[in-house]
Amino acid sequence: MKQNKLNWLLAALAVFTLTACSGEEEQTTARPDPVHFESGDECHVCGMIIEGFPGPKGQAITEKDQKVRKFCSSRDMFAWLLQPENVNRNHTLYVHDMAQTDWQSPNDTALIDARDAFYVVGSDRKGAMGPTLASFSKQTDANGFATEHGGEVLAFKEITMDHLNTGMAMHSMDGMDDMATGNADH
Ligand code: CU1
Ligand code: ZN
Repeated sequence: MKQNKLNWLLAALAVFTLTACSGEEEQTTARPDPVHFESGDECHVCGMIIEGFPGPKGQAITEKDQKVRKFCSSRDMFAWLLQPENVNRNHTLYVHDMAQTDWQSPNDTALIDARDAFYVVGSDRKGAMGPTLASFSKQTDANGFATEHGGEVLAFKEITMDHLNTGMAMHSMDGMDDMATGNADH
């Protein structure tokens, strides 16, 4: 009798949890899944081949036509996203969670919703374009990374063009800065 009651409670809890989850998903209305980075994919901003570079990459999927844009770095994803004509659109965005994958060659199983991620700006770790934004799904992971590698932890919404440019000015050693800010087509 006591066991039955417990089972019922567990079942009820499971139903409740499921309901809570699907409720949450309804708000974000069926976001498209991330796609894999394939060899030969080019960065939408700087045009370079994405494969083989270290650090978190980004991708943006347009709501209307499901067009996928890929970025060599989280930095270039923000450089595109923060353009006035893109900033208010409801793109689905993915970046790598660097707590789940290797910095030198991020694995696509670690792609996470970029809008929910935390970013370390101004760390000593370099991405494909040099200074980049180290992305994490958990704030505690971002804090740990910042303790080890320096930089400031920011939420998605707190990131501005200034953060991208400050990072580049602070360590502009690789001569690719101009490429990064040069406009690709939208
Ligand atoms: Cu690049
Ligand atoms: Zn790029």
